[in-house]
Amino acid sequence: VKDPIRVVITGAAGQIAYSLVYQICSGEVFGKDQSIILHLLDITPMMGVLQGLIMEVEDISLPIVKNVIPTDNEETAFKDVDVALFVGAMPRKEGMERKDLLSANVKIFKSQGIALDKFAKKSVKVLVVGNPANTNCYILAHYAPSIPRENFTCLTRLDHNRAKGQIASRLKISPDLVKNVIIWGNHSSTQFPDVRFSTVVVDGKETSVYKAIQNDNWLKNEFVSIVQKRGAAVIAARKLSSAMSAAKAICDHMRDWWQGTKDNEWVSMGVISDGSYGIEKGLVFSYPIHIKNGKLSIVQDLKLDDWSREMIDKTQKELIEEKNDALTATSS
Ligand code: NAX
Repeated sequence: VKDPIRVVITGAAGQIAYSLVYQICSGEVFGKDQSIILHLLDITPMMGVLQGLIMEVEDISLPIVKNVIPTDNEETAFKDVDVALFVGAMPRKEGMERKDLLSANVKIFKSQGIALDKFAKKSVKVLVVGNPANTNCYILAHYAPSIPRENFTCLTRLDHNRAKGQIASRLKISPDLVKNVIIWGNHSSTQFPDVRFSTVVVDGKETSVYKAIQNDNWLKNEFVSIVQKRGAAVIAARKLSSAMSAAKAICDHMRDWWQGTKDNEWVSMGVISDGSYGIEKGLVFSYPIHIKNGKLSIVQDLKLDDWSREMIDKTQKELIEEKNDALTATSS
C-alpha cells in the first residue's frame, strides 16, 4: 500500500458527499493500493451531522482509510492536501435571485481560495462542483495564485455522462459504447452538448452518432435541450438536486485525471482557458480534454461550423458576464 494522500471534501455533510465518501474510500478513484487521509469540511452547525458520517465510515471499515478529520476550520481542511473536492456551496433559497446566489458563493470561494493557496500542497489537484461551478472555480484560482493554473478544474462530467446516457438510450445500447461526446462551456443551461465527433458501436461496428441516429433535427434540438435541462428535471422530480449521479461523475473526473484517458479518447472538464477555440483566456470553460501522465490537454483542431460556433459563443458570453459579476462581488 502506498503512503497516504490527503483528500479534502468540502460540503461534507451534504447529500453529494454522502454518496461520494464511500466511493473515494473504496479505492475506485485513486486505486485500491492508495491509502487516504480524508479531510471533511463543513460549516459549524453541521459538525454533528458530520460525526454521523464519520461513524458510518468507521462502520464500513475500508482498509485504505487511514484517518478521517472533520473540521469547520479552513486551515485544518486544506493543510497539505493532494486533492481538493469543492462540493460545498450555499444552496439557492426561495426568492433568491441568481445574482444573490452568485455573490454569496463567490465569497465562500474567495475565502477558501486564500486558504488553499496558503495551506495546500502546490501540486494539489482541484475540482469545483458547488454552483455556479465554473465561476466559483475562476474565483478560487484567482485567489490561489501560487498554485499552477492547470491544477484547477470544474465538474461538467455529469453533463457529459448525461449526454452519453441520452444517446445510448435512443439507440438502446450500453452507454460505454458511446465515445467522445463534448460539453462545451458553462455547467448551466447554456452549455453546448456536442456529438458531432462522437461515435457509437452498434451491432459490433463503430459508426458516427449522426449516422447511427439518422435524425439531425433531434440531435440539434431535442437532445441538446434534454441535456441542458436535465438537472432541472431531476430537481422537479426528486425535489432535491442530482446527488448519486453527481458523486459518480466526480469519481469519473478524478479517476481519469489520476489514471488518464485512452488514446484518441477524451472527456469533458472545465479548465482555465488558454485561448483555445477563441475562448477568452483565463475563463473556466468546459472543453474536450485528453489526459496523459496526470497532464490535462485541450483536444485541438476540431472543426466548428456556424451552428456550433454560435452555441459556443452563447455559453462563453454567459461565463464572461458571471465572471464580471463575481469579480465585482468579491472586490466589494
Ligand atoms: P447540500 O446542500 O446537500 O450540501 C452542501 C453542503 O455544503 C452543506 O452541508 C452545507 O452546510 C455545506 N456548506 C455550505 N457553505 C459551506 C462552506 N462555506 N464551507 C464548507 N461547507 C459549506 O448540496 P449538494 O446536493 O451536496 O450539492 C452541493 C453543490 O453541488 C451545490 O452547489 C449544487 O448546486 C452543486 N451541483 C453541481 C453539479 C455539477 O455538475 N457541477 C451537479 C450536482 C449539484 O447540483
